[in-house]
Amino acid sequence: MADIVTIGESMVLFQPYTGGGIKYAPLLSKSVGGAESNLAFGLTRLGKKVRWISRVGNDPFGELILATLAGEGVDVTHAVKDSEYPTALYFKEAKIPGDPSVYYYRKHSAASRFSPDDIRSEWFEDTRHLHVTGITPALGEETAAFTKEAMKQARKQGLTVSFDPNLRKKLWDEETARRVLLDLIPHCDVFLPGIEEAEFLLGEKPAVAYGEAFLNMGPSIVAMKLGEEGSIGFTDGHVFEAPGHTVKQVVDTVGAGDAFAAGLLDALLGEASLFDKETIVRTLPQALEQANITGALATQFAGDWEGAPTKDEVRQYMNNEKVVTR
Ligand code: KDG
Repeated sequence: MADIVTIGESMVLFQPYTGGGIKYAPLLSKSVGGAESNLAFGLTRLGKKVRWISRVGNDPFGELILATLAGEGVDVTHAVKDSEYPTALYFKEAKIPGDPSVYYYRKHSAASRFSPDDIRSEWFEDTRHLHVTGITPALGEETAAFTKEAMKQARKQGLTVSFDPNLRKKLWDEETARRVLLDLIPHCDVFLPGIEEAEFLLGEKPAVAYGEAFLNMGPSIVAMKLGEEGSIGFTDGHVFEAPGHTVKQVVDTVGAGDAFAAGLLDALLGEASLFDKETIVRTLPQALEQANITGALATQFAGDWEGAPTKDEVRQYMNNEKVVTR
């Protein structure tokens, strides 16, 4: 039994051990990155049961990814080790203030070879919800078809679906990205764009116009991230604004959107059903509030998911609780 299933590529992530640029860095640290595994880590810390599905190579990097996920309590029993193609790698450096730069080594990786024929109905059994991102369709035409088919198949099996566009311009050209991402929106129930992604998809508009436009494409919830400003949630006839949270020190913004998605889905799926309008209206404001907190707290650590907070940490932060630390 899993509350949520998520499908997507994870990579081994290398970054300079002491920060700064990669070129002359003598030591690199090794960890795991990937939008969907970031979500899996985040949701597991919040107490949800998560099934992560992907392919890794039959190599030490694949073993590291599986061991890290399993060690954090994520179900990896449906993940496959591929003997022909390797695990993807990626490198991250932060030379100037702002978002870090990333360099991908994921062409012909095990997970980039997913096609619609690989989808298994067992993936969607004993679970309520599927989460996918726009990174999987960015890996190629077959993975784009795979993503759409997985969303359709999950819904056929009674699941709700969330979709974060996670636009990565290094992975595909803008025209294809816009066309493919727009084509996937009608197949989700919860759409999670950032405001810049909304502008990329629909051109410049006021935030409320984005919400209406995306709802008209099919989802019953649109949760739009505004960075430090917080987020806005839209659902049939309702607009909810949730203020942002400032943390002491922003160390790494990569993965903040996935931590936001984890906070949002944890709260939304805590209640009965995402198919029920009343439940959505009652739950969405708290879900946005929790998502803003999980997204903000996650930026305090180097690493794509390591800073994702637990349920206790979210509560302590929300209530400004005094914690005995030593
Ligand atoms: O959302 C964070 C991800 O972008 C990061 O963990 C790595 O999946 C990744 C990607 O493709 O950039």
